[in-house]
Amino acid sequence: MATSMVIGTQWGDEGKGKIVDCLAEAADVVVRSQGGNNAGHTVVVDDKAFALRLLPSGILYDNKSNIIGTGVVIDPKVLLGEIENLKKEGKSADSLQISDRSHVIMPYHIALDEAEEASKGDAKIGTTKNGIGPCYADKINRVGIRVCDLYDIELFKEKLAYNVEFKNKVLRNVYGAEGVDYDQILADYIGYAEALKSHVTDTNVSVMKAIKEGKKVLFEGAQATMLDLDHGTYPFVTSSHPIAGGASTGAGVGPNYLKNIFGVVKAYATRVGAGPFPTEQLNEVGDNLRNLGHEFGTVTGRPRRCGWLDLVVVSYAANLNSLDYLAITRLDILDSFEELKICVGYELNGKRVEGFPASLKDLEACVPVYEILPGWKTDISGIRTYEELPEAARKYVERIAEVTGVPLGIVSVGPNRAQTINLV
Ligand code: 2SA
Ligand code: GDP
Ligand code: MG
Repeated sequence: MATSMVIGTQWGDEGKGKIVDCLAEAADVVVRSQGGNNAGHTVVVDDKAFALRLLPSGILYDNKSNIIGTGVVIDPKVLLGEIENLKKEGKSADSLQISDRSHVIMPYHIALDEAEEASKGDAKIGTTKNGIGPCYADKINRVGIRVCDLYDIELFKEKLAYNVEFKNKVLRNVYGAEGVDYDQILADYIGYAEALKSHVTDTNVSVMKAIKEGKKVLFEGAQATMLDLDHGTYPFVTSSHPIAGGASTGAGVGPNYLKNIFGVVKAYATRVGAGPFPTEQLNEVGDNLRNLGHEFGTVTGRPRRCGWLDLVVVSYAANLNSLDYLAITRLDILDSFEELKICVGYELNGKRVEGFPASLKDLEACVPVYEILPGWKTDISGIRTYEELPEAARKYVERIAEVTGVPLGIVSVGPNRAQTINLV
């Protein structure tokens, strides 16, 4: 059986896109199973950067199947824009399959996301304002519109009318915001459905068929473990399940089929949006990391918060995702540091914490316990073998493997495909 998976172990933007792109070379099928166009996965091919949001990162190869599975929420306008951009670059999206069961992001979801965030003031989540949360909320509340509904015009009209009436009451009366227009949405979405029709299918069947035929299937996680709805820093999370188990429900495959799970670990930590971040450095260290790493949101351009690597977080992710390998990225960004700190534990009221605290108050009161490791003070971006890495760099990544109990699989020293050291 030949499946593999790429999962974010921190707060997102670890470099999942690049790792998926590297592993996709050997894959036949690449599958997205959760999230939506809140994702921003950057893949660099021949020095050209592609920022993918809904399209699986395998789309940049000519010979792979690419699947948007059931657990993904789809904004069809954004997806069509992405397909259009791809075509402009001379690439094709013919290989794309879209689950007929996935839920559709509607304009009222985006309006609600914006209105809810605005009403929260300082308590806002810092969402990407793409309507992700409200769309998943409708799915859970069993009033969502699925892709297959778009092709049953009477059903679509009925569901749309119900939702527009209700959401406009909330938008206007609760938030004092503008409502949305039923006729406009109906016309637009009929057009989007027509344009996407050739891609829509039962992807549960496609994925299982590929697995049973012995094809290599790669599951591409979006967002990350600490943004998981159940296990992340709730409520400062996304509304899906970016952990490995999410791929099982989201792609419609049983958990026994999920193997070779790579946890992507950025060599330091970043977070975009609000919420706890114990190793955040609101000082020169954080500024240096942001500047050296160009840490700004792929989708929104927001500056990312930066801090030292937190192995409490990565160890938590190792367990939640049953990680088989670590893929360490952006090691090159640390090239100029004299010394590096790694958080290996939290202390709460003078006691070491086991696991990861649920209460945000406890989390705020946690004091990170740091180990200090020497920097390597040399440019590693041209290095292609593990042995050639400076000893301090090897010690740094080996300490990550040791503390988390997960072996190293990949070490990445730059955004390009070639800047990758494979250890498995
Ligand atoms: P949402 O929009 O409801 O999913 O937001 C909820 C929280 O999840 C965070 N989130 C992300 N964090 C990191 N990267 C993401 N993707 C983009 C990127 C983000 C961007 O690749 O840079 O461009 O700003 C992403 N998507 C969601 C979000 O910040 C909220 O904390
Ligand atoms: P994702 O959301 O996890 O796919 O990550 P993003 O694409 O949002 O952000 C990661 C950024 O780091 C992208 O610009 C990648 O091209 C880049 N990147 C990935 N791996 C490396 C690496 O090892 N070194 C450097 N310098 N950049 C990297
Ligand atoms: Mg990203």
